Amino acid sequence: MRNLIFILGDQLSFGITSLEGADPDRDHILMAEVADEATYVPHHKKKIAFVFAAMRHFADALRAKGFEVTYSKLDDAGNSRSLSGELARACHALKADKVIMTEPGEWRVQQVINTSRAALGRPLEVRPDKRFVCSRAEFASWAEGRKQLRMEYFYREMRKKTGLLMEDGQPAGGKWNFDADNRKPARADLFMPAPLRFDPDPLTRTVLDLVEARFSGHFGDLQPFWFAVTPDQARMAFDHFCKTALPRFGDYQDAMLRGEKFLYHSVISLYLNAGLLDPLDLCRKAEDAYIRGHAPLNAVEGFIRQILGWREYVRGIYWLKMPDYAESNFFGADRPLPDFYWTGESDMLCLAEAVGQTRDEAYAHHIQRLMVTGNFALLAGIAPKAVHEWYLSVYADAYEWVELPNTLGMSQFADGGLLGSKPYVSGGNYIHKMSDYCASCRYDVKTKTGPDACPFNSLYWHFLDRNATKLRANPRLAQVYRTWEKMGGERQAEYLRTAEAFLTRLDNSLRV
Ligand code: FAD
Ligand code: DLZ
Ligand code: SF4
Repeated sequence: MRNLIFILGDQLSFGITSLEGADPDRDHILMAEVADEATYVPHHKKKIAFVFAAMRHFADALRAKGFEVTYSKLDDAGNSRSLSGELARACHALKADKVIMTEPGEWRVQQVINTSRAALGRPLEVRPDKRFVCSRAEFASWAEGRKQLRMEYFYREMRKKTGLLMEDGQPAGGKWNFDADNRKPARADLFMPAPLRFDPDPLTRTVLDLVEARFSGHFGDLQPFWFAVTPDQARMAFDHFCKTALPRFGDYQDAMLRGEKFLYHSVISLYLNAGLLDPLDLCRKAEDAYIRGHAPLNAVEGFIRQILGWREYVRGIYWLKMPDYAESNFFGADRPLPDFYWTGESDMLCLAEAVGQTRDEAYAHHIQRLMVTGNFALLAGIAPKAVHEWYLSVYADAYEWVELPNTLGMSQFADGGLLGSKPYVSGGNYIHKMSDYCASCRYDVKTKTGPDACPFNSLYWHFLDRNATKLRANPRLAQVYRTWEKMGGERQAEYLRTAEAFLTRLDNSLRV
């Protein structure tokens, strides 16, 4: 029986379940670059180039293992533009008895596959994706009956399940979480580490030419392109991170510095999400760095929590709550996304920096996403769907299963508190404490109201005031609302006037 094995663009793992039991002498592999996937949101040029280059290298690696691979290139004559079209075409041409694939990571693609099933005219076997520590079913059973789905409790279960950083059944160092040690602002440092860069080989250069020709209107700079595009390169990039940055990852996890795009972050999410790296393998390597004394516990625990905790948890939430989750809009926010999310042209230096480096690198680190672009969108009442489409487009690591819960849930509180116990909002003070942006900004972070005041300061109170009926009863916000009420009517009115004036400028597309 001849199987056609269909491998998607984020399934570039030799251990993927669709390849289990595959026989190069009998089975045939299909991979397809398609316009639909490259344009359903206007992905950053670097993201498309990364996915296509990694796909082409993976196809070559499979050929080197003896497999026959049908690889549809985007500009092939006859390319049907869609995953379902390419699957149907290959089925017809290759006369396979059966199609095998691993379940897609995104709801949207799962629907595409489900609806094309009947037209295939042969059995389609969809296997579970085992590249996660927690299966969808296991997450659903953990979630069942719980009123609140807090990441911290889920994470502890994953620590126990894997034994990572566990000593005699107890968490290493006596605590599950060392976050309190991980909030240091960084200083400019001549010896700041940098992610490992790779020169594009001829195969990648062909993809870069294709992307330049076909997607020139998409957001973002294509050059310089330095991402890893093979599992071996991605492993080298991770090993380099472990040696150069992991020891200080914890201390400076929340820090932001002008011109420093990566600080002590790993920049591996794009490799992990495409399948070039394995999450458990990375956690074990990080744990090993702690055991050997190469990195302190606060750094290693912090790093492992991001992967074993947050990454697994958001995937669980996504599959538990889709498709309704994508429609959540707890605050009923409806303002369009300001243009400066695409141009970076803003006097608010923190936003200009975050968008500028996103344009350059298809990357911003977590605190920039959460506390700069995300915080601003929430405070300004931007429609969550527009915010979600922006994040999905602009980051090289963005796939809906991981991006949507982070954006709608963690960042925009659009799910009303399923993911977070309170909205992640702050005035300018948080950004001032964690970065050096404010010193060079045209706005004054210490000024609370008036045209020169940091806009975050008045927007913060405007957000809390306009959403008081939805948030006032939240015990974690009780103190904040008491402060607001104690301010008195005149001071409150000043804050609200300043915020209204700012929002009017925003609505009239004036520079802010
Ligand atoms: P590091 O800071 O070095 O962290 C190590 C790894 O932990 C990351 O590579 C990533 O795999 C994992 N991780 C860390 N935080 C999270 C998290 N909250 N959720 C899931 N995994 C996490 N991450 C994505 O992979 N894709 C997205 O589309 C995405 N969209 C986001 C949107 C918003 C609004 C926010 C607030 C966060 C988003 N994140 C997303 C999470 C996080 O910002 C990125 O994973 C991280 O910045 C990637 O950079 P890094 O590899 O240097 O991570
Ligand atoms: C992100 C992406 C892009 C840009 N292009 C392709 C493609 O041409 N072919 C493909 O198989 N996958 C692509 N992907 C990834 C998919 O959009 C999608 O995120 C995954 O298949 C997960 O469901
Ligand atoms: Fe951002 Fe306000 Fe600081 Fe300017 S002053 S960089 S707008 S936080």
